[in-house]
Amino acid sequence: MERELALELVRVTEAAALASCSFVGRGHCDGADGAATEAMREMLKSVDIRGTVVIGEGEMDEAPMLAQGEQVGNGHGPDVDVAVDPIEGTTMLAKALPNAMSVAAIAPRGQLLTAPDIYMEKLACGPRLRGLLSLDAPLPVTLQQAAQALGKPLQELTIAVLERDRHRAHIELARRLGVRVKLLAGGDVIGAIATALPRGGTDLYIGSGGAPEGVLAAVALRCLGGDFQGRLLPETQEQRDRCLKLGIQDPTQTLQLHDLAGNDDAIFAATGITDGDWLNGVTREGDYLHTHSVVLRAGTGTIRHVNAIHHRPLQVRLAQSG
Ligand code: VTB
Ligand code: MG
Ligand code: MG
Repeated sequence: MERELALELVRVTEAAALASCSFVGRGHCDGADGAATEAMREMLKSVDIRGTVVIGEGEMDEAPMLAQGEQVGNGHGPDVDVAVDPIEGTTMLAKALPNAMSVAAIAPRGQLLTAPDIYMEKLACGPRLRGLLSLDAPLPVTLQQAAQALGKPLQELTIAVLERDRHRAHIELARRLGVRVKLLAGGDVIGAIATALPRGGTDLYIGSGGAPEGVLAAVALRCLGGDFQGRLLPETQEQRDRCLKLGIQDPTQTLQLHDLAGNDDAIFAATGITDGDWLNGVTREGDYLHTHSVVLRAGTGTIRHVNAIHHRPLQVRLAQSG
C-alpha cells in the first residue's frame, strides 16, 4: 500500500465527521449514521484502492449503508480490506457526550477479520504488556500479571470497561482487589486504544463490546505497539451460522492480534466528532469547520495528528452537487 493512502483515509473519516457533526446533541441516531455513512461512501469513491468492505455499518445489505462485501474505492489501486465505523459512539453523539468519532482502517486484502456484528469479549493493553496477558486467564490472574509487569501494586492499576450490567461481576471483582475501574458510557474503540496512549490513563481494557469495533481497535493497537485479543460471543444458532458463513470455523476461539488485524501493513484513521480522550470534536468558527484526526501506520508505527480547516459553504455546495 502506498503511504499516501494514510492521508486519503483521513479524508474519509473527516468527511463522515463533518457530515454528522450537525446532529450532535439532537437525540436521534439514525440521521447521523445515515449522513456519516453516505459521506464516507462518497469520499471512498475517490481513493485509489480496490476495496472490499469487511467491517461496515451493517451486514444485511441495507442500502445506502456500507455493507460487508461491498466494493469501494475508485478501482485503481491495491486490493485492500476496508473496515469502517462511520460513527463510533452514535449514542454519545446524540447525547453530546465525549468520544464520538469516525473510524476507518485498511489493510492488504485478506488481512482483516471479516467479523459478524455480534458481541466480542476483549482484552487490550499497551506496549509494556504486549505478549504477557491472555484473554483465557481468569481476571484476577490477568490483573496480577499486569500489575507485576508494570511494577506497581494493584491499587495503582486502572482498567476500563463499558458500564453495563453484564460487566457487574468483573467490576466488583476488580474493585475488591483494589484496582481502579474507569466506567465508559460507550465507545470501546477509544477504550481499548487509550491503554496504548502515553497519557491514556488506563492500563487495561476488558469486557465485551461489538466485534466490528474489536477489529478496528485491533488495527489501532497493532499500529501503537500494544496488544488486543478477542473472542466472539455468538448467542444464538443464527449468530453461530453467521460466523461459519464468514469463514470462522471455531467461533469460540481466542483471536490474537494477527487474527484480527493481520501482520502486514495497515492504516488506521479516526476523526473526532465530539471532544474526547484522544481527539477534539468538530468545532465551527463562522464559515469554517475544524477537524482533528489521527492516522496510524502499522508498517512504520507513525502517529500523525491532522488538524484541518474546512470551508463550510464549499462543503455544502460540493455535497449538493453530488
Ligand atoms: C459496543 C461497543 C461500541 O456500543 O458495540 C457498544 O463496542 C454497544 O454495546 O464501542 P451495548 O449493546 O452494550 O450498548 C459502543 O459503545 C459504541 O458504538
Ligand atoms: Mg457506528
Ligand atoms: Mg460503533
